[in-house]
Amino acid sequence: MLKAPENFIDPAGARTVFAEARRGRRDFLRGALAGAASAAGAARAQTPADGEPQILQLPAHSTGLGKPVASDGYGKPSLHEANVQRRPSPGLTQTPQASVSFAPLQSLFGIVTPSGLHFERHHQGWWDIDPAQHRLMVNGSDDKLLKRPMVFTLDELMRLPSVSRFHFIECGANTGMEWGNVAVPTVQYTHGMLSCSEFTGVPLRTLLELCGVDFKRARFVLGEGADGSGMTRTLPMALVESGEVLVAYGQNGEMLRPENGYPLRLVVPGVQGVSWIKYLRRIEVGDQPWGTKDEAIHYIDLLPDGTHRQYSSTQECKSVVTTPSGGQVLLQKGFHSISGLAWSGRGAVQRVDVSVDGGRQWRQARLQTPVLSKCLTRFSLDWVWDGQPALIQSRATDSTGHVQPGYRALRAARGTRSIYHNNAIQTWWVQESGEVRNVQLA
Ligand SMILES: Nc1nc2c(c(=O)[nH]1)N[C@H]1C(S)=C(S)[C@@H](COP(=O)(O)O)O[C@H]1N2
Ligand SMILES: [Mo]
Repeated sequence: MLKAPENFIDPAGARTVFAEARRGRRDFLRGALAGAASAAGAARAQTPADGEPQILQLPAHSTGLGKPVASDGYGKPSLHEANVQRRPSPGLTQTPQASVSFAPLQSLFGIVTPSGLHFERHHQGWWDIDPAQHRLMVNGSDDKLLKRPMVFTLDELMRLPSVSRFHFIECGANTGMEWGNVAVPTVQYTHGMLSCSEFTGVPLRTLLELCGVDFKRARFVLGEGADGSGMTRTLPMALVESGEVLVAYGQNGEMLRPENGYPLRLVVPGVQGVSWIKYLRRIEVGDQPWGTKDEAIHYIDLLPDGTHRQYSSTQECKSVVTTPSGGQVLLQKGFHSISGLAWSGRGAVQRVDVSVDGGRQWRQARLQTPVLSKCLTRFSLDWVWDGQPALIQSRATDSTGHVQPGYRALRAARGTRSIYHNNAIQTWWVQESGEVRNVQLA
């Protein structure tokens, strides 16, 4: 369970994060330019005094032999990109097994999250399960609901017709630390429980058809994971019947990563991450919701009147500017490309508006194709920074017409004591110094 927001990050940790974020791509560029300048200086110093023409000093990589093919059977990122890491948050949880690591959204391009940078959320640690031993059982709460209970091996599942689709996954607790006040410095920590992949698998509907499910009677589906967390979630059958819910084994063209549920996970497009059961070992169909621990007492929304809302599982329309974002520094006045991500659990992103003055005036951003349903969409807007303080915001609208709310509207409806489903407009304050900070406008 997540602790109260004030325990989220200790002051020392916050400083570390801030310093690391500032040693990001932009500072790297500044360093590289400084390096090039001093190399040129060194070359001049070596110019012989007798007026011989200056000889260009070629670097080793232009004159020597490079590394052979397949030196790294499985390729790794450049050593110069070592700063791009998913990061845990010191003090967020009591153990690193029941915890979160956040995706470095500020360093990513386009819409796909590289598998090694996909956020992680485990309730009881991750496992690298032997696929030859793994089984998926499909059964009914009683035999009227499902004629033929079956147990599938992975080989059997992989022989069935598969589909590949791009979808985002967002933990319901994403941005959960910011309900009451600003709590964390960077977009990695405000919005990094969000990732997007191409998933490959078999529609759950196909498996239920094979098992002879009575779709009229069986109105709910339970997914159960094989790890020690006893993760079980109820899904409405309508979602499964739509064909969108997948029993997935593939992620970005290869098998799922162990941290993301290898060898099998549920993909439940548009629904909060907790329903995307990893290490999926059992599907049960029933005629009513199960009310398991992870839906009766966790993943519920505390409303201002003191009541709890259950099963609010759709991830509503949301967006965030990733460049510039908290912890980054604008080095110069002039042209900057504002860029970010928008998404909705109800369909496709229809438009994104961007403000640089805290929401007084809005300009429509460009949406980069593809714009897919229940998938991240990349947006951008040209901006000339005049060196004055700026308040940068993005506001998404989805294909159902739902407009992302500001904090005032969201808090009026939901209060300030929730953890889950915070889709408020994010504000980044660009200071005169160029430093960017996380702020909230009342
Ligand atoms: N078996 C199992 N499935 C699970 C979980 C878990 O701890 N165990 N965590 C859930 C939660 S809360 C989220 S947000 C997503 C996170 O998926 P990821 O780790 O691939 O990002 O998996 C969900 N499925
Ligand atoms: Mo989650």
